[in-house]
Parts: sequence; structure tokens; C-alpha cells
Amino acid sequence: MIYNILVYPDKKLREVSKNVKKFDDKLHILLNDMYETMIAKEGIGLAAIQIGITKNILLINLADDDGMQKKEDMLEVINPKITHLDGSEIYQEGCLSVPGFYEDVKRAKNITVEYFDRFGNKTVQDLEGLPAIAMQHEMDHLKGHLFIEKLSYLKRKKFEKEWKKKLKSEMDTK
Ligand code: QAP
Ligand code: CO
Repeated sequence: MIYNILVYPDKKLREVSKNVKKFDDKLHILLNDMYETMIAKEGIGLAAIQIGITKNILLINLADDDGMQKKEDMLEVINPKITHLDGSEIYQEGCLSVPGFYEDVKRAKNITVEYFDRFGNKTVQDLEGLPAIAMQHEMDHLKGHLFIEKLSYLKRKKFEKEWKKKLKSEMDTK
């Protein structure tokens, strides 16, 4: 099933998600639906809150060196915790919940993250570069935060201006 994506400034996107307790068939159906939704909407990452579900679940599915987004490369991440951060890196981010807007964001370059897979097995991973950025972006969603909150004052103003313009143009086409 393909869900609708909540879009800024939907207040639901500010809610704090809760840990998954049961690694059951219901969770597996949700994970499968999240994957279907992420692919249908042409995303490379998705947090459950973006489809209105306040659970600590996220997917990351980046393209490989050949530009192929392979399902086998997808990370299914449940109840994640960052245990180590270092370095910093700037990357131009986007978000399915802020469609059409992209801006530079500074985050840690290297992280260590602990999480559970769909069967409840614990994993520890060191991530660097884009996978580390994507993980931090998606984990912010679980705390009710969007990447636009990390922009400098001037870039945030630029966002607000562009967003208002976009809403207006959508009014005109309807
Ligand atoms: C988060 O972002 C992310 O504006 C995932 O019109 C961001 O999937 C991971 C998207 C930066 C790594 C680096 C955005 C799709 C998808 C749009 C996404 C749009 C259509 C964004
Ligand atoms: Co996002």
C-alpha cells in the first residue's frame, strides 16, 4: 500500500516517535509499505512519521556507484541510537516532506549507530559520508525535526519566501 506523505508545515511532523516493541508481521507489513511508498515517491530515505506513524522506524536506500537504487542495499532501521559522532560535512539536502526545496546542511561526517532489524536483531554500524548524512536526517524526523530547522537565519528566510511563492502558484493552478 502506498501512503500519502505529510508535507511541511503539517504539525504531525513535529511529533516525537516511540520505540517499536513487537517485531511481528504487522511491523513487516509496515516496513514493506514504507518501502513501496518511498520508491513510488522517488525518495532515498523515509521515516515512519512522514506517513503519519509515530514509530522509531526509518528506511535508507541510496544509489550505488552505478546510480542504481537496489533494494538489497536498503537499510531498515528500527529504534536507532547514535553512540558516536565526529567530523563535519556540508551536503545539499532535500526531503519528501519539503518537496522542491534543497539547501546545504552541516552534519557530522562519521557516526556510529546502533539499531534493530525487522526481526529484532541488534546491529552496530559505522557510517561515513552520504549514508551518515541520510541517517542523521532520518533520525531527526523521529525527534520531530526537519532539515530546514538547521538552516542559517538567512537561508531559512530564503526557504520561507520560496515556500510562500510555491503555495501561491499552487493556488493559481487550482
Ligand atoms: C533524505 O531525502 C536525505 O524535494 C531523503 O521533490 C537527504 O528522499 C538523504 C525528494 C539528503 C540523504 C541526503 C525530495 C523527492 C526526496 C524532493 C529524499 C522531491 C522529491 C528526498
Ligand atoms: Co526527510
